[in-house]
Order: sequence, then structure tokens, then C-alpha cells
Amino acid sequence: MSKHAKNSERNFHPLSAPDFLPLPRLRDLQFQRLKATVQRAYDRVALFRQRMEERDLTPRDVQSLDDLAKLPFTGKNDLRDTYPFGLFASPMREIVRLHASSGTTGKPIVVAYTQEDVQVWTNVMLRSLAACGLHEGDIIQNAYGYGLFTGGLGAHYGAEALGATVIPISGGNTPRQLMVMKDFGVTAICCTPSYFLHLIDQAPEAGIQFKDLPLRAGIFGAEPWTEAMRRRIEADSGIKAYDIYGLSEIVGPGVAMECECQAGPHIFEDYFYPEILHLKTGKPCADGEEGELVLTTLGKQAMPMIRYRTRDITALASETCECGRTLRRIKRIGRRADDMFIIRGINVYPSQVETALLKVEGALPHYQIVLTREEDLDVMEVQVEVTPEVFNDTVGALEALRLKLTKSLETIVGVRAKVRLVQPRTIQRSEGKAKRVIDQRKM
Ligand code: DLL
Repeated sequence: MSKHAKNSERNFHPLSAPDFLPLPRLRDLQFQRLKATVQRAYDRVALFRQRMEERDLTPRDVQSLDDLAKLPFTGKNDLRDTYPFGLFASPMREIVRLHASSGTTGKPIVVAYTQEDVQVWTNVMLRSLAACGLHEGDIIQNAYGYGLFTGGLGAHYGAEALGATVIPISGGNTPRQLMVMKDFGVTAICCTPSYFLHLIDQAPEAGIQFKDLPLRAGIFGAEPWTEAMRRRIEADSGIKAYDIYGLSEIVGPGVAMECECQAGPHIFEDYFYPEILHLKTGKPCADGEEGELVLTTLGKQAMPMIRYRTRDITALASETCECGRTLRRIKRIGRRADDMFIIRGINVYPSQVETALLKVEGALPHYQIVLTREEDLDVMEVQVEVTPEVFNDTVGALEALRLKLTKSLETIVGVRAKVRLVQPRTIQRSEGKAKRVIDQRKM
């Protein structure tokens, strides 16, 4: 069988059955779980009860899935304001795990799991890995960070439950990652897309040709990335790159995952109920229309989340996927409402910059955006690495490339940026989430 044999040529994992539930059964299951979740939060989480009372609502007002729209939202600030354990719905003796996500404003956000929550998480991660064609016998290098970050342990439990062999290497130590990948016959890797690019970059030095390795799949997430980036990764490494989405507040990785059709992540809707709300009006978006993803957990015990505002911008796709899953898909999350920066009045997202850069041959997918202010005017400088061939080319050729990039940015982003071409490997690499924007205007 080729290294990219289709899942359909194998049996699906039995635990993936909920991916294919007929819609009426799925909706009924969601409704039953929603009622139980709302009741649990109402009985056990003071903040939620208070917000329900302010609206004259009780759990009995949830008579259908549509009634979800009446319920109050939860936001990141609620987690901060009740730090560390204020939103827990289980006593500590029932909580078997805590994780935390580092916020930009000091204190982290703490999330909790009961034994049952860990099982649900394991289940959705197993289904995530199965969805992209992994199975027993696969050797999975898990380069997501182990620790308070949910990536490492989340993927770990799912991979083990699948029956695959998991290598808990965690992030960092690139030479060792490459050695293990080759020597252990790794068939799939879990890490951020930016870190995988770094591995591709470093492979020649380690005497490794990705295309000669049995590696066939990458489970990439935890940060925004673009279709252009996917194409680069696949072309440069010969693997298939799949998008996995999740956030600590909801569970960690495994909220949504792409199947082999690579047509956007399927949400594991039997446990996470999605709404997409218009960014300005807050009204529900039509299918395909972009807005903020709002998620409700269906079944979380330790920390039920009702209508959590993710700040992630996406659209829902309800049409059936070729894989046969009835789970709706989200469009790749290219941007977060709070990643946006404004430059001379124009809203810009880093993913637009990425798309513009990768359209131009000679530019590498390593870039950083530096924002400064000169004489009261915002200046956006885009530093981008170029291939060694280009870098050693004539001054004229470099200048031509710089102009092409400037033009591409102007067309796609709508801003005239200063483009600075830099040598390969000069932009700082991250072992986890890449830092794309350095805003020096606030200092
Ligand atoms: O990043 C969980 C995770 C680990 C997901 C490993 C996937 C793989 P947090 O650290 O809480 O959790 O960050 C969550 O990261 O709200 C998104 O803004 C962003 N994010 C996560 N996955 C994707 C993705 C983990 N596939 C925040 N595409 C989320 C775009 C993503 N953004």
C-alpha cells in the first residue's frame, strides 16, 4: 500500500462511529447533553447561575437546541476574574488533571478535567487521529509541548488509545527530533506548522531527506496557518498536512480535525456545539458566512463552558463531506479577532501577510511583522527570509523580488509595507506557537 493509502481502504475505527451519526440522532444527543450541561453549570457554578437569574432563566427554559441562543456568553475575562478555580463544577477530589494556558496578561487561565473528561478528550483525540487515516501500527512523534500546555498530553492519550506507538518527545531539540524521526521510522508527527517548517529546514544538515522517510502525515495546529503554507509543507516534505483545532478552555486539541479530504476541520459536535456569530451584530451567521466561533461543551464535568466566545474567526460548512462524516466543518481558522492590528486605519491579519508572501517565488514561509511609528505615522515592516539562491543573487534580482513582495502585500493586504529580505534562518524559530507580530508602537 502506498504511504498515502486512503482511509476508505481500511476499516474505520469503531470509536469513530459518532462521526457518522444520522443528523436527527446527532441533534437529539446534543440536546440531551446540552440540558444536562446547563443544569450542571446552573447548580454548581455561581457566575453562570447569577447570569441566568439576571435574565430570568432557569435550565427549564432550554427546550430545544435553538434555546441555546437565550443563554449568557462566557469569555476569557470570566476565567481571569474567577482565577484560578472559580468556574469549576466539580470538587477538587474529583478533578484528576489541571492544565493552564499562558495569557498575555500575567496570570494564566486554568482548566480542569475529571476522569470522565479525560476520557472524552481521549476519545475526540483518537477520532481526530483516525480521521486523517492513522491507526494501530503508526508511530507518532508527538512534538507538542508536554506540560501545562494541552497539546502534548492531549495528543498523547489519543494516540495511545488508538493503539499507535507514541513517542512523547515534546517540543524542542531539533537535531534529536530529526534523529528520532529517521531512526524510529516515524509515520506521523504532531506539532505546530511553524515548527514543522523548521524541521524541514534543518533536515539537510542532519543528512535527512524527508521524502525518503516513512513519514506520511502531520497533525498541525495550535496556531493559524494558511492554505499556501499547507501547499509549501506538502511540496517540501512529501507528507499530507492536516489541520487540528482546539483550545484549552473547551478541552485542548481535538475540538475539530480534518479528515483525509482536507476540506476544513470537522467539529466533534457530539461534545462541542458550535455557533458562528456576526462580528458586528452578534447575530447568527448563515452557513459559509464568517463570524466568531462560539462553543458550548456538551458533557464536560469539571468545567462546563456555555457559549464560550473563542475570538476565533471562521465559517461553518454544513454540506456533507465526501468522507461521509455528518459532523459540520469549520473553515480553516486563519485569524483571531484579537490578532488583528490596524495600520493607518486598515485592518490587517497576519494570515493575509502570509498569503501575500507565499504567492511570490523565492520567499520562504518564515516571516515577522514589525510595527513602528515614525513621525506619527504607522509603519509596517515585513521581514521575510528568502531562499539561499535568491540571497546570493545580484542586487538587481533581490530588488526585483522585494518589489514583487511589496506589490503582492499591497494587493492582498491593502497596505504599502516596507519589505526587508533577510537571510535564511535569521528569523527566530519557535518550538511552539510562532510569534508573527512585534508591535513596537505601544512602547
Ligand atoms: O493551542 C490547543 C491545541 C494544541 C490545538 C495542539 C491544536 C493542537 P491554546 O493554547 O488554549 O490551545 O490556544 C488556543 O490557538 O483559540 C486559536 O486561536 C489557536 N489555534 C488552535 N488551533 C488552531 C488551528 C491550543 N488549527 C488558540 N488554526 C485558539 C488556527 C488555532 N488557530
